Amino acid sequence: MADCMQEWPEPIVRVQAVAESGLAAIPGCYVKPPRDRPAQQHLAAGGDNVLREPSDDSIPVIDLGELLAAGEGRIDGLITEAVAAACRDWGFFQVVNHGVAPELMRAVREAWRGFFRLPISAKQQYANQPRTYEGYGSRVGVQKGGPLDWGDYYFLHLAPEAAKSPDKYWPTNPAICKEVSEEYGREVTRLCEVLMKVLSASLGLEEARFQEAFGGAECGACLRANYYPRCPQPDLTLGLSAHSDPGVLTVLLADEHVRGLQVRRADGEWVTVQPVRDDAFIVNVGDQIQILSNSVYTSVEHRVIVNAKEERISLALFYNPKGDVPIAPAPELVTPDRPPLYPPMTFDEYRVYIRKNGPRGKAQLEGFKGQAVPGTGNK
Ligand SMILES: O=C(O)CCC(=O)C(=O)O
Repeated sequence: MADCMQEWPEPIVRVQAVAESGLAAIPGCYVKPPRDRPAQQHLAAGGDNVLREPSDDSIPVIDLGELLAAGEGRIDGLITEAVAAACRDWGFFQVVNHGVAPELMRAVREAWRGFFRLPISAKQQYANQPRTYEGYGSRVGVQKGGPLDWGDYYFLHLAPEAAKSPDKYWPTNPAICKEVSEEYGREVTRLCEVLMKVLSASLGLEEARFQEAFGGAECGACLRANYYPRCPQPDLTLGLSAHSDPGVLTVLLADEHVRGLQVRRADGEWVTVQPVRDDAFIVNVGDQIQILSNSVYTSVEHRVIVNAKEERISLALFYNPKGDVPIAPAPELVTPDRPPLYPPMTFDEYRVYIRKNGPRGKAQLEGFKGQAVPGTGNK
């Protein structure tokens, strides 16, 4: 990776430290341009900036109970239609009865909550670098003077075995963090494999088609535990700026008490997601599915708002292609009316953009559209 990825361009300041310093006004580097700030209706009236009651219950909910009980070989039309509609209309859906034990979900949330509640001095030994991003971080992107978001995070590789983060990157306090995260990672990865079959089938493809295209058993899984401290001016900033996820699928375990995830609806409005249950996952399609499906399904921008009263955590598991497999539109989804929209590219090449530039909406994919696609008449 290029040299600029060796070091952060400026000393890292933990958002937790800024929040705990008791400042009434947030530093300018966290202030977003007016067009990117949360709309007032998403923040409470009365100036306390606590989130309002649910503004949305329309992210589709997919119940996987019957499918898992019947065995994964039984993917029926009802489920593929529901997933297809969710992917077309939202790029997001929630899953319930997904096979991951609620106790495990609770345990992994508590482990990471425990980590983020440690004093900053106890966490600094895990400070990350842009070369791998593994460890305790407070920015994405290496541009000097670049905008910052109101959140700290912890990033780790869980799979494949060869890419797993070495022990030195794992917090030893809480002691259970590694064990519980690895078990959680295995379970959620299994869920992703089921979802991949359903997604393939929902596009009329062989069930194994997606998994094979993305690298078979060597697909990657990474965990990003997000921590959004209380913010004195949540109307001016974001916990995480608008972005689409670069990988295949993201499975998010949101905070069970505090909402914050917003999804950009097809009409451009930001909608706050309300998980239907504490043990629901929020799933979204990443850029690699947009590429492989030749834009039949599109990855959707999302962002995080913060609030003055409550801190928030979330755990995002990113299911990614094997790093060195070129991903391009599936020939079955290319037609004379719908030529291939994206040139082939490996995920290792693709993810450098976000690692360098930070979250930039859908700028990366839009930038690739229209670039020369080898072997076609397409520009
Ligand atoms: O915190 C959330 O709700 C979303 C996190 C997210 O989008 C991410 O980690 O990429």
